[in-house]
Amino acid sequence: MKLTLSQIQDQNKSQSADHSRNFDFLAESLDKKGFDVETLISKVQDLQIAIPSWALGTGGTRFGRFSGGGEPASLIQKIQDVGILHALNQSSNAVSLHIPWDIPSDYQAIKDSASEVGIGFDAVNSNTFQNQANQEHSYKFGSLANSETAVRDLAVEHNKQVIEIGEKLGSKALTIWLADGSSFPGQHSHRKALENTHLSLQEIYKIVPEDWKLLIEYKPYEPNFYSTVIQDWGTSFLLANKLGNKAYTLVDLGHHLPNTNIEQIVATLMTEGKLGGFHFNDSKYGDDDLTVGSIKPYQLFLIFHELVKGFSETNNPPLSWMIDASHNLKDPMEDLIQSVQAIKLAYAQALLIDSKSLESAQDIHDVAGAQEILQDAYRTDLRPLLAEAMRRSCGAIDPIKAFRSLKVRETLIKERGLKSIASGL
Ligand code: LRH
Ligand code: MN
Repeated sequence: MKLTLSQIQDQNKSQSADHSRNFDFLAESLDKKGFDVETLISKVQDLQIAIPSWALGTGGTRFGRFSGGGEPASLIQKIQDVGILHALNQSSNAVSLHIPWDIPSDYQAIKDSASEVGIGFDAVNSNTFQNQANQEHSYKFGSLANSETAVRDLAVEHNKQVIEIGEKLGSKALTIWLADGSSFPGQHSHRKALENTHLSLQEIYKIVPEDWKLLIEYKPYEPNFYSTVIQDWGTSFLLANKLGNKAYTLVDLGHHLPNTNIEQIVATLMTEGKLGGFHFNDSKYGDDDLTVGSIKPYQLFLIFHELVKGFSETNNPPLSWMIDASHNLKDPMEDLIQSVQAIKLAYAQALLIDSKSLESAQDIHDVAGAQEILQDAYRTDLRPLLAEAMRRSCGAIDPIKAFRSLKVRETLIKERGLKSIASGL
């Protein structure tokens, strides 16, 4: 299924009167406050969020999986679905692949299908947390950290293959997340595991192309429940520093213990120029992979506050903006549309923060004043500005409404059936 420009513009017709009224009212009030609305719109248009290939189907837990039908059963179909999302919100111009779940059989066909719908390839993800069929050595007790050289070598080789696949598709980054760790005290040596991981990463780093990034993703627990070798931002940062300029820390919002101050981690990493990218999602308890901004929208706003300031005050390089979610209850594509919306809304609100006044309030310890400045931005409803940004980019004023009234899911079920299963989590 492919959405045409005229289909989307038809959708916008019925909403344009209400939209123009809401946008004009907002634009006038922003203008009165001295904001350059055109600049805000172009910055919001420029922010593109990559879609994870493994989140286009229904996720599940060990307690069950409830598929909604019409899922992409091939890489080409996954690319078509990202194309539909991008047609609707003009804000998802890339897909992040996971290997071996998405090994291309025909590279040219894959690249052609992607360029046909205006998307590219963001970071490629390696997978040494699952054994592949007839795999010689098991990753049960770890991969890059494993005490057995043969297992480490196998995992290093896999990452080299993932880089080769990414190079053929035009990707410019490799994301490594390691499940490696232990579930019981005494199971392994923490220091040996970290040293093995460093040595293995050094082998991989040697073949990371000069214009690529190596993104090191951390996570405190799961699937191991006593220790994880790369458990927190500090360990990822330590390894990235040891490896060199091409290595950075990737922040998955769900990979923090409860009440962790993630925006402070972002500020610290940007100060060191070592923030490489994000896996956006939201969570209440653990790595819940819920819709972005659905549980802690204020935290997301504070993270974008650090990002906006960080980009104007540090030399941290551009980031890989990616979602990493799993959909147990919602339609995967509606969930992803909502997540992209929430990310762009938090960014737009952060652009409204009067940083000069905030700085003066901070300098004189005007705590309440500083909070007023932050929350004035956060409490500004910028949804008409997002809608206008998408409308001007030939996207839908209301992507969810368009997704539903264009009967995208119904059509995909007709084309693919109710039983089609997407590879991934
Ligand atoms: C681990 C993780 C990692 C991916 C996987 C799909 O929890 O966040 O980024 O490899 O999810
Ligand atoms: Mn992740």
